[in-house]
Amino acid sequence: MTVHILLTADNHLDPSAVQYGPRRFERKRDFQHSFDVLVNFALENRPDLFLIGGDFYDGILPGNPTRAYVAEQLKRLHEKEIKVLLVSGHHDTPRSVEQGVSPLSVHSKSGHVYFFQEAHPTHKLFHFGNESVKVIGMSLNPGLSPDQDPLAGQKLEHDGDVNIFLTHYPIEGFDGYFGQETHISKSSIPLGFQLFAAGHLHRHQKNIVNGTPVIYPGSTERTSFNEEGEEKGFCWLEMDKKGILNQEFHPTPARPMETLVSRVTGEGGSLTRQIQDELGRRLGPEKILRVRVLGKVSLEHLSTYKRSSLITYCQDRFFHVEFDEDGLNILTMEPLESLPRTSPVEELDRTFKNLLATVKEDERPIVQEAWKGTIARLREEGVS
Ligand SMILES: [Mn+2]
Repeated sequence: MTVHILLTADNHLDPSAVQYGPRRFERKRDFQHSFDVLVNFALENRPDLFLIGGDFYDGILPGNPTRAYVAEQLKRLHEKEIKVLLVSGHHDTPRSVEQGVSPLSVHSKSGHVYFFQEAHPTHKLFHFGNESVKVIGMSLNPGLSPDQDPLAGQKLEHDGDVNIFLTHYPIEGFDGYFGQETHISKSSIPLGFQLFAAGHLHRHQKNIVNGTPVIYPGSTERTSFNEEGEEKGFCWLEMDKKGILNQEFHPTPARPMETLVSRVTGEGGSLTRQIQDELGRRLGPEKILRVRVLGKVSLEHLSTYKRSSLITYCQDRFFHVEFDEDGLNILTMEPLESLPRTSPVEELDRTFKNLLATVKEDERPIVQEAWKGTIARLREEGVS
């Protein structure tokens, strides 16, 4: 008898997607489409457990359309007796009393999923055939300081035939871990577990730590350009008491994201033309493109750069395009000097002093009066 597990994390359902303007609803649907693939795969392949390692929702207050969609999908899984277990991550854990509860607890109250709501390890025991499977879950604790390890000093029983740990933290030694945030140290990865599953790092990766297989399934859609070269998907595992017998990574149809580095020159004709020619070679109506414009041009040549006409050109040729001109610099004879630090009152004083020096003697009282009055008005508005 073996146990089948579908492992996923970081689905980030219902992102705000504001940068996509009128296409934000379509972009939100991308995240649902990737989750649909998991649900359909599960309904077809019937895992015993469907594990979700946090950041299932992108925020603590997902919109009603997404909640209704999720409720329906979880119900479909429940009706086929697929056990869905979740922990919450950075995005879907409440950070204050005011925020109250995670949106995951709504689904847990319907009885369709099991939510490990606690930020310390708690467990749930299952029996599949003659195998007992113990799953220990631990949601994120947003209150820990960067030097606190949530598993330090924890005694974890591994008395099931198959023992699985599910959580949402960076783990030392994995790609994307940088140490300056709350994380699980290598030495805290418990012994005697057949699987340690985690969410948080969006790149799919795995390793053996202290003899325990540690897996990040990664995100199911791209949440930023940091993920542009990564394959997105979920893990399909077959396990027994000896460990993982088979593992497969199944891709999800994440929308492609690409960065185009466009180097413009002073010789090549209009900047708009140069960039448009490069865009023409990378067309793809499904793509999210970031254009990095690099180069040093004269002020005169810079006037041939028309971002608005490039945006119009891209309209039906890409899903979305954003421009980053931080690397586009102007050739100047001498560097521009920055203005001295000043305040509104100092500037006003300077202006009136200059005025006083030039007006006729009999006009001076009027200027003095105006100066005093203006300063008083500014102070009333709280300006200093
Ligand atoms: Mn995430």
